[in-house]
Order: sequence, then structure tokens, then C-alpha cells
Amino acid sequence: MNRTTQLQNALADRILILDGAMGTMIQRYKLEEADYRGTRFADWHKDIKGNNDLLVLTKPEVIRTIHGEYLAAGADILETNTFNATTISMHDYDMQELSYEINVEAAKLARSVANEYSTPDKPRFVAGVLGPTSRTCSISPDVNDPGFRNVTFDALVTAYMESTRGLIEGGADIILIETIFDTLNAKAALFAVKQVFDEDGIELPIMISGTITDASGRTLSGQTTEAFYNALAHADAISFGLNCALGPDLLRQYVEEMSRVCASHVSAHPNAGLPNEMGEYDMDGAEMAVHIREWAQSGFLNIVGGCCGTSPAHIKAIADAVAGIAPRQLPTLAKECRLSGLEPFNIGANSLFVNVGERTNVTGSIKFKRLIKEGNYTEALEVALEQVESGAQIIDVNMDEGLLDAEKEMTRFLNLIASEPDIARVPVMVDSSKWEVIEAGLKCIQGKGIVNSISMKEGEAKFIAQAKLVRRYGAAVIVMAFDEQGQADTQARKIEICTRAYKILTEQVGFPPEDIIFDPNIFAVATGIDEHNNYAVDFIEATRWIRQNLPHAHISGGVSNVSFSFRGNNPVREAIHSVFLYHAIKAGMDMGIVNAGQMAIYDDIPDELRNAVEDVIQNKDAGATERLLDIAAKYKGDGSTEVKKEDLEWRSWPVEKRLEHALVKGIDAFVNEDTEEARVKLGRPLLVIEGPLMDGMNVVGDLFGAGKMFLPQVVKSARVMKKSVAYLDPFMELEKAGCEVQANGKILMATVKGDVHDIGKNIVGVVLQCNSYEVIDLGVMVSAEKILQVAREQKVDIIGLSGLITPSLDEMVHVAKEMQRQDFHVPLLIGGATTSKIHTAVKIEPQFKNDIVVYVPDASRAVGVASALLSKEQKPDYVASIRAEYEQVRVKRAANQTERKLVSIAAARANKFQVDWAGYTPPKPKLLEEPLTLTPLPQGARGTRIRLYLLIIRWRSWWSGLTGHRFSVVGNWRASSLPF
Ligand code: THG
Repeated sequence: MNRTTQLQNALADRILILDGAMGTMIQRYKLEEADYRGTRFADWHKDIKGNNDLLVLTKPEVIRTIHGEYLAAGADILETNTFNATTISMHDYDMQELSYEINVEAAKLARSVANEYSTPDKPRFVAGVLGPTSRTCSISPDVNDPGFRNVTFDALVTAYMESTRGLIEGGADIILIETIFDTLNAKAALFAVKQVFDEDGIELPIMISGTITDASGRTLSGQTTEAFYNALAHADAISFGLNCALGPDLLRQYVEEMSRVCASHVSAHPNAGLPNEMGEYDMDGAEMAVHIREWAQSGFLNIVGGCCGTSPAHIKAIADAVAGIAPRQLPTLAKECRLSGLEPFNIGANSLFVNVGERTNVTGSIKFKRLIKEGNYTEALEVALEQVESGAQIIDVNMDEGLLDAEKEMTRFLNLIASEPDIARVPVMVDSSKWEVIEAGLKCIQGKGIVNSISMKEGEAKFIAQAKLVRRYGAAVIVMAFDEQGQADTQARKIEICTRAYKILTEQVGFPPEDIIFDPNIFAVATGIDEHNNYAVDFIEATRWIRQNLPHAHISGGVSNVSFSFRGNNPVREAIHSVFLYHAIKAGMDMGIVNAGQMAIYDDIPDELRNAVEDVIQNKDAGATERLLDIAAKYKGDGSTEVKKEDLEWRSWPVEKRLEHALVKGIDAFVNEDTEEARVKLGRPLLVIEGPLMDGMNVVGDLFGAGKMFLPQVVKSARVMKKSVAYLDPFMELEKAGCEVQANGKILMATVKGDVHDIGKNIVGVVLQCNSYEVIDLGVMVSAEKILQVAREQKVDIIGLSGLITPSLDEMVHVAKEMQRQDFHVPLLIGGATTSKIHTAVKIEPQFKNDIVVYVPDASRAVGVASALLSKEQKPDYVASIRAEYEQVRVKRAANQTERKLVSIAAARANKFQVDWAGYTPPKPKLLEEPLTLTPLPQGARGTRIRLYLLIIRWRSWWSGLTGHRFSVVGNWRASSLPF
């Protein structure tokens, strides 16, 4: 059995132990300059004390002893003493020439100690360490020039290839890329490792471990844990994890996150706490072991060890603490295109349409081209920022222009973006028709981006080679429907080419289908050339087919292309885009390159124009183009989409309607005056919010839900809403001041991590304050740790969580679990657009039993709930009633689920189904005396029987609700396996 198989078996069997720190162990030997030099480097021209990696040549017995101590303490995996043994880091001592030799010797040394300790049931492994180097590829060392770098991706690849070859030659079993604080460095390391594997015909398991540098929860280069994972997931690593920087207490939440998002094994090797004022680590093994044991019990771990400040004693304590605890089970994750900038961005089967900002494109924007040509990067960056702020979730960057050095400009601009957190937050789409430019771009992005694009226009061989490289750089890919014969224009050709590409990518290249984005070519319609009339239909129908037949692949396209024939007439172009998207999204287009700042709302397009555009997009008849041309000029205006005079009719409407209109249209020009008028008219600021503003937002929500409004427009609406609320704020403060007596209680409120919405929460805050509650508002994107830390420090009486998007639901479950684990005894309130009574009852409330979890449907209920919970007299009854109510919700849902299962079971002709009334004491109805068996009946009879069962189940749920008795379904469907 080779060692890779042994490692896999061991991982399946138990939590493996990684060794501890090397540096702090070496310090114990108090080595001096002369010790580092030995005889070989006695005359070296530079001081080399502190070059710990050199000790494998000059003091091998020290390193050997430390390795031995770790194995004796119970470590399964030794790390080679090569943290700085790259040519780049060794350069500091002018010892770059020794890098290869050090890697070989370090691996040999570790290998020989590991051999001494290996037994058949406890083989010991050597992880060859590739450290982060002393330079960073995505951060500028020069404050005055954020686009500057002192190391390139290529230089890192060269250095890492040399080290990797040394480690393999010396006998490493694993390659461990660790203490990653700049993911781009790690991408280079990974690129190098894979390159060596390929060239030398070897393959070893890879371990990857990043570093969250501080309480911000990000790597040094700004990524969150999940963004980091997404950027390196293409490694197919045997494990992902985190190490260094933090002790186990502070690292926990990130290890938990890693264990949630990671498809492979999870590792952790934290420091022994944070260093004290003397730079020493105080946390002892026993204390560390308590934390690590809890992680293991929570199911986070497959591999665990120690980093700075840990010693063999720590490793022994850790090994003892996790002995016998089952390793984390590998999850099966949905196939999603998992991208990242500084933050993760996942596109799954049910994701909403993704807007890719088109404006940072020298061929697509005259302004951007001018800025790049002038070298005005400050304003060019603003173009990118505007795209993101208007709702672009990815930005497309294209520098293809005859007179520009596209490779240089791509590099420069992407490096500059890397220094702008508000832009770098989103993934980058590297857009070029030249492969060299795409590669130059890929060498600058630390997240997981998208290559735009590759195709088979120059044949399969080139297509395959490029696809392999895309994968090696860790990007997703746009594949244009283009082959040796040319660009596909008909539905049949689009389907034919995409099918062929899909087969090649998934079967020959091993490209994950969820990372393939097909672009079936959006061409201009209404050009006056009859052959073009069906282009939109061809795209839309090809899209529908591809989404149905090429599983997990996505569809994108350049939306503004479709309206090229109306250049100069933006209102008509936008109408065309809107109608096109309305149909294409329904057919399955889930991504588009758009001008995020300028998108029309389908329902707003004047009927005449919309009908004419519909006819063109759907190619209704031969006269469609003519008809659109006839009316187009009428809608041209000055060609812009600014508010036009004739549009000002709405200014004569009643103020409530005006506010609603402004919200839906995202017009902020009149907000302050209208808000003031409404405030005076309605008497109280709060009534403006609860009245016209909320009404407007409801309209927005409905249009968005119906696919008639897009995210960029919703962003605009939210801005108008914010502006209005901000105007009302001082008035609400005044009201509050008027009603402030003595605080009724202290309420902490926060929008949970991952979510930035706060309008609803702000309103609840105001309402509560007006009712004399002290409100501590932690704002948006607040982690569980922060919430609970403040809650504890401030001794709050209630914690309230808010969230608007679906992932917030999971985060709330997490907070509830944490409240239970950390032994909180205060009520938890849940509110926000995606939250619901069902979710609260089924998923959140069961997690927190120390007090109560209450769903608050809207701001007006907040005071009632808070006062009931804070009144000693009312609380017990109130809590009991909520508990009973939620239990009923759960039972009802369980019954519904069972019902649904029954129907599907029947449909699938399942042959056995039992209902078991265990634990049920009251007299059973006659019908249910014995466990019941559902068997398939002859055709025709089945319907009756099933209906009967549904009746019984319904009755049961009603009865359970009344009596509190539960029933369970046994057989193939045990209660515990039902998803509630
Ligand atoms: N598929 C893929 N990538 C693409 C395209 C595609 N990348 C480029 C392009 N097509 C998508 N991007 C744009 C950007 C701008 C315009 C059209 C497509 C555009 N610009 C205005 C014009 O030319 O009239 C310029 C306006 C201005 O200068 O302000 O229309 O299809 N994979």
C-alpha cells in the first residue's frame, strides 16, 4: 500500500495529528551565530543567525530531535523545516542557491525520523512545507503606488517549483502549502506544484492552510475564509484549513466556517493563544486541548496540530483530547460555481440572475478607453466602483485595443483593483480575445475569477490546452459558441457547439460542469438584415435547451450587443435589453454582461414601445423591425436616460404616490422635499416609513420577484429609501427625546454576518427607542462572536437579529446554537424579510433552549414582544404560549412533509410504508390499532387508499397540535431522516 492510500485510510479512520511549532522549539536551544554557520558557512559574508531552515544542513541533530519529540507525543504528520526555504525568502541571506538542497535535506531528515516511528497501524507521514515567502503578490509594498508589486506570479512559480522538486526528491509524502496570507501567492504555489506533478509524472496529496490574520476575520490580503477556499478549491487538496495568527479561542469561528464550506478534509493548527507583551505564548497544552476537543466534538476536524508557541506537550494534550472522537464526515456540496473576490460569490441552480458590469471595457466604453489611454487610473477605478455600487456582482475587464499594450494594462488595472476593497470584493471576469492577456490577468487575481473566453475556433487541441490552464489558474470559464466553422448563429449550431464543448471539457479535461458558462452569442437584432431577425429567439431557445440538457452549466452573454442597431438611442436600447432579459432569464440565462447602472424596468416601458420591442425580440413577423424603427425616434429624447421633462407629470400626484414612484424608479432628486411634505401631512415620521415608503418597497419586491426588475434597480430603490429615512432620522430622534424616561430594558440588534440590509432593523430600533427601550445597534454584517461578546459586556436583556437574504437564515441558526453553547439566558428575536415563523420554529427555536426564540413579523410587533418578554409576570405565560405555538408549527410542517412524501412514495410505487404510533398513549382510533402498511394496490384502487392515508395523517397533525403527542413514521422513513 503506498503512502497516499495509507493517508486516505488513516483520514477515514480518525482525526490525524499534525506536529507543533518548529521556531519556538528551536529557540529553546539558544543557538548562536556560530551554530547556524557550522563549518560550512563559517565565512559567509552575511549574518545568518535566525535562518532556521539552514539548520537542516548545519545542525541536523537539533531538527531531528524536535521531529522525534513530536512523533513521540503522538503526531501522525511531521512538517519539514522548510518554511522559508524558497529562493525568494532565502534571498534575504543571499542563500537562494541553497534552497533546493535545504528542501531535499529537510525532507530526508523528516522522512528518516518518520520511518523510525512508523508502525503498521500508525504510519507517520512527512508533509513538505511550502511557506508564504517574504513577499506578497497582491499587495503593494509602496504606499504611494498601489499598483506596484515586488514579486510576480511567475517568479513565485519558479521558486515554488524548485522547492517542490526538492521536497519530493527528499521523500515528502504530502505537499503542505501553509500560513497563506496572500491567496495569490498560494495560487502560484499550487500552480507550481501541479506543474511539477505534470512534468515529473508524480502526484502527492496537497494540504492547504490559510491564515486569518486578526479579528477582522480576513487574510492579510483581505479575503474571508470562504472566499479563500473558493479561490483554491481547484487544488483538489486532501485538506483545507487554517493555522497561525490566532489561538484556538479566536480561530474557532473560522474553522467552523471552513468546515461548513469545504468539500474535502479540514485541518487546523492554531497558535498557543496570542503572544503576550514579551512575544511569548502562554496558553498551555491543557487549555488548548479543551478548545480542540470541543471542535472535534462539534465535527469540525480531520487533522489538527499546533502552530507558534506549541510544543510536544501541547501536541500530546491535543492528541489525547481528540483520541476516539470521530473525524468530520465529508459533506456532499451542491454543484455551484463558487467564485470569489475578497468575498465569496456562489452561483447555484436556483440563483438569481447575475449582473456582470460591462463598463470597464475599452472597446465597450469610450470614456473608459479615454481614461486608460490618458493613464487616469483614479477615474478608471471609479468606473469599476460605480459598476459595483450599482449592483454589478462581477466586473468584466477588457483592455483589447489596437493602440494599447493590453497585457500591461490588464496587469496594471487588476493590481490597482486589488488595492480597492470596495471593488475587489467582487470576482473579476478577465475579458480578452488574446490568450496572453487572459493569462496576464489570471496572474493578478487572488480570488476565483472567470476567463472570458475560450472557444474551439482554432480547433480542439488549443481549446483543451487553454481549458487545462484555466483550471490550473483556478478560474471558471466562458465558452463561446464558436468552432472551426465560425460563430454559431442558429439555435441548432449553438446547441451543437456547446454540446461538443461540454463533452470535451467534462470528459477529457475533467473540468467541473458548474464552472462552465456558455455564451451562445448575443447578436444584434433589428438591423434591417432579414437573416438577423431570429437572433434573439435563437439565443433564447438555445439557452433553454442547454440549461435542460447540459447539467450544471451556466449561460451568459453580452446583453448590450443585442441593441447595437439603436446606438445613440439609449431609451430604446434599454427597452430592448429589458425585454430580451425578461425572456432569456425565463429560459435559463443566469448571468449577463450589462451596464449595471442603466437598466429599464419591464413594466415601465411605454406600452407602444414595449409591444414593438416584444415583436422584434420574439421575431413575430417580417414587419417588426420596421415598426420599431418607426416609433424609435419618438422615445429617443436626448439619447440619455436622465429624468426627462415629459416624465415630470408624476410630480403632480399626491405625495404618498410620489414617494412610491420615486422608490420604484430609484429617483432621489425630490426625496427630501417629498419626505418633508409627507411627514407634515401624516404627522409623525414613523408613519411615513410605515406608509408610503413601505408601500413603495413592496412594489419593488413584487416586480423583482416577477423578473421585471433587476438587482441594480433594487439597489437604486434601496438608496432612495435610505435617503428618505436619513431625512426622517433627526425627527425621530426628537420624538424619542420627548418620550425618554427610564429605559425599559436593553436590546441589542444586529444584521447578521453576510447581510448588509438594515432598513427594517433601523425602523424596529426607532420604534423600540420611542417606547423607552435602550437599543444597541451593531449595524450590518455582524458575526456571531461580535454579537455575543457585546451582549455579554453590555448585559443586554434581549438580542434581536435581522436579515433580508436567504443565507442569513443559516447564520441565525448559527447564532442560536452559539447562544446555547455559550450559555446565554436572554430571549432571541428574529426578524427581516426572509425570516418566517416556520423557519424560526423549525430551525432556530430548537437550537436555543435556555430562553425563548421569537419571530417578529414586523416593526409594529416589536414593542409588544419586548414588553411581554421583559415583564416578570407576563413572561412565563408568553414563553409557554410561544413554545406551544412553535411546536404546533413543527408538527404541522412535519405532517405536511410526510404527506408530500406519501404522495411521492405512492407515485414511485413504493412497496411498503408503515406508520407507527409508538409513544402514543390516549385511546387509539380503531383504524390505527395496528401499525399500518401501505402496499401498492391494483391500478385504479390506489387513489382511494392514498387519500385515506392523507386523511389519517391530517387528522394526526390536528390531534398532535391539540394534545402535544408526536407520531413518527417508521420503515424506510424514520422520523429522524425527515428533513425537519
Ligand atoms: N460575450 C462575452 N463577452 C463580451 C461580449 C459578449 N464582452 C464584451 C461585450 N460582448 C460585452 N460588453 C459590452 C460593453 C459595452 C457595450 C456592449 C457590450 C456597448 N457600449 C456602447 C456602444 O458601443 O454603443 C458604448 C457606450 C459608451 O461609450 O458609453 O454597447 O457578447 N463573453
